[in-house]
Amino acid sequence: MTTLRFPTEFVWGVATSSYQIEGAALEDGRGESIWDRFSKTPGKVRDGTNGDVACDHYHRFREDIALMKGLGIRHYRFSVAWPRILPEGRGKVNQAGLDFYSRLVDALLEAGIEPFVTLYHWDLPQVLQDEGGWAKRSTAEAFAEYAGVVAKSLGNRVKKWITHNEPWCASILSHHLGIHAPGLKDYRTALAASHHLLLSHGLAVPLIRAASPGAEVGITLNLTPSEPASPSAADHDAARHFDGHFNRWFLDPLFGRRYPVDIIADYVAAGHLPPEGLTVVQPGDFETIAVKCDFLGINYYNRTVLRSDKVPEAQNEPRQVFLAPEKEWTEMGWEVHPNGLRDTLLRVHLDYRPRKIYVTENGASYSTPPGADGRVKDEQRLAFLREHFAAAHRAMEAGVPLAGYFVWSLMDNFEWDRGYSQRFGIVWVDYKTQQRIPKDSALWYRGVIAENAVQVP
Ligand code: GBH
Repeated sequence: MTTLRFPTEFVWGVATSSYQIEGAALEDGRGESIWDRFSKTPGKVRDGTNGDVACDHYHRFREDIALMKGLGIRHYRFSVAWPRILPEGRGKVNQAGLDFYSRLVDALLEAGIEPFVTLYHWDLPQVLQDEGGWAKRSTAEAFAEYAGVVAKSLGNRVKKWITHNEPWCASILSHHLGIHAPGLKDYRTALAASHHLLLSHGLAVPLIRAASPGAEVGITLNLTPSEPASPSAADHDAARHFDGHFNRWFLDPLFGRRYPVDIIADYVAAGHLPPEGLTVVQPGDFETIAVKCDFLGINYYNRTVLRSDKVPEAQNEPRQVFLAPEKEWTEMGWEVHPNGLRDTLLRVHLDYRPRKIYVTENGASYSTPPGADGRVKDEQRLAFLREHFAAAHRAMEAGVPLAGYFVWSLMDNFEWDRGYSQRFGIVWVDYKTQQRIPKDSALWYRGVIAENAVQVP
């Protein structure tokens, strides 16, 4: 046994998001979001479910806070549902929506839990989608308005802000791959959306700072190490492209560069962009996007191994393949690869030098049910977390300014296009009774937090 100690001020937390846990979709003046519309469109969510009830957290938040407190959790990342605050996307403020988050924040602070608030975790008001959504510049302006309203209401008590969660998902996965709401399949629209998401971050940051003096403000990206499946030049090129479109496309402009020229060239060559490139960019946008932030949030789940379709022997294989079949896989079909977290943290630190980094999400889907004794023995999740904590520790030893780590997720919840079939929680949720049961991983995590250390075999 080795004991890995973490720095005194290290932030150990758990994360959730509004649409995945709140339920109460039609209450207190909440407007429709693109996820309500999408999940109720037949065929979009694998088990045909939606977030109407989810974990009923909207009504049970005091119980959930007590649960966190009992687990020794002192930092909680959650998101605000834009359609609760501005049901029409902009303009008229719904006070009942603000009041909910105000009660939530007060109850957290009273329990000694610091809130980390994400402003956008994918639940865009449907009315804005009807106007063109993130493909339209006006949505970036509406987001800034929304961010200002929330920051004015909570900014005296909330001192950690995240503008966006995973803009790659909010643009490419949802507007090009069509897997998430709004379910479009158009690369040009997706790229316009990516630019307006980044722009909206830049517009919002100064408004949040003004309304929340002394706050730390940042953005969360989902990042993945992108590795060639073989030493062939073609596989290297596939890995370069994947890294560029997934990681650098967002990192570069946030840290003062332009969109990567190799990826623009790839998009033009593929017909995803016209020869003039990304025409939605206006003068001054890059300066707006590159606003100085206090931290970068990183969500890490897995690495990506690329095999080019130009390698002859690979022609019948999928474009993304995974090596090392002896490795473990989670129920999402994602490879367990802890060193990818260390690699990602080091790469971001060396290439971009953010002032501070938080791992804002990391976790695993295993559906281990409660046993006859009522215990949930989720050994695989426990091992997954332990190995990833150790990988983060190795990154810190190598100099990465990692300030904290949020486990995804506090509790089982609505896993987007997979519905309720995937369970990421360290707390079990019985969706019939809404009973919560801390899994073994949660009890173990309580020990990690208490010791501020991880024991590894
Ligand atoms: C996070 O997304 C979300 O923030 C969270 O809400 C969610 O519940 C959690 O993870 C678990 O899924 O191989 O090209 O299809 C993670 C999003 C999913 C993004 C996998 C990359 C694979 C890209 N990631 N995805 S691709």
